[in-house]
Amino acid sequence: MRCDVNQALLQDFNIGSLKSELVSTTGFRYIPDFKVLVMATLNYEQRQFFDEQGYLLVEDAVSVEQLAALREQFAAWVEESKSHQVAYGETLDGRARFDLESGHSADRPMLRRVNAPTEISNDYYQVMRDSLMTDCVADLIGPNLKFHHSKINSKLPGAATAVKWHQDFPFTPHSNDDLVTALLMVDEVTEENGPLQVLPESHRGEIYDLWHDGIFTGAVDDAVTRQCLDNAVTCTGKAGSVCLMHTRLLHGSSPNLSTRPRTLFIAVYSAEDAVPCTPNPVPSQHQGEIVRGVKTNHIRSCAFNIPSPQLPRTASFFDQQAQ
Ligand SMILES: O=C(O)CCC(=O)C(=O)O
Repeated sequence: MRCDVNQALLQDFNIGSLKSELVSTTGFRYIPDFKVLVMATLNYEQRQFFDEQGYLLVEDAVSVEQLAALREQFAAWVEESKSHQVAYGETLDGRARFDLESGHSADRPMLRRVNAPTEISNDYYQVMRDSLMTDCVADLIGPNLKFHHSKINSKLPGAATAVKWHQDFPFTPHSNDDLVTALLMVDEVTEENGPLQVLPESHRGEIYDLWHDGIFTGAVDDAVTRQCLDNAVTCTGKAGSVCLMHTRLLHGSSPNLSTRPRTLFIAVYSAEDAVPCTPNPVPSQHQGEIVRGVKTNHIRSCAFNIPSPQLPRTASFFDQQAQ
């Protein structure tokens, strides 16, 4: 819930310095375009944790009703997948929307990816646009917040799919690195069902090359992977929790070793003044929508020097990582 503080109050009582005190130490966020303070969703400690560690876990990031709707819709997509043998559906760039792991069958469905679900489900669209999750991301990289892309990564029981360690930024470089990947747990995520693992503080380090021997593998090399595994933090949580991750944070995940599904709705947002340098690997009609704040038409840059990514040719980056 937002609580606007009248700008006149700020002027009348000359509390400009109090304003910055409120913003830096409490749960208020200043919206310059409207000259108001709004009640932030995240408190100071949470924002500080994200800045230092590069990630943040938040429970109850969507309402009970929203979560139920996401789960119901995903169950319907799994059901639908049973009548398909190969990746199917189509997204804006002609690639398949629904990606199936090899070994998929009606008896043992292995739907592992839905590309751009916000285009085909109003429930996913609304959660991306207007949920507590959206407010949390705005607290971290707002006030002006823009949508980039979304996908569902699913690990159904028995799925072999793992995600090799990588950073997101080299897949989706922007003029600056104020990007957050929000990974919403549609199912409970446990130690056993293929949880996300992150390397704390790695968002402050180098950006790693995902090209090896002329091939874009979408993964860091073995030496970096070993360092990650030695120091990884596992992100578990009840359904409805979200892991908010800085775009430069190293992360990966292992296969689902349990009998329970692990479904993540992943929505990627940027600051409004971060402009994409390369085409969207998961294009969507919703790319560029301003979900909080306003459009400023400014381009803000930060310095980096990285190789261009390669767009996936198949339904998802899992095939790039399999190389
Ligand atoms: O599905 C996962 O476990 C991680 C997803 C991920 O790293 C990604 O899509 O960039």
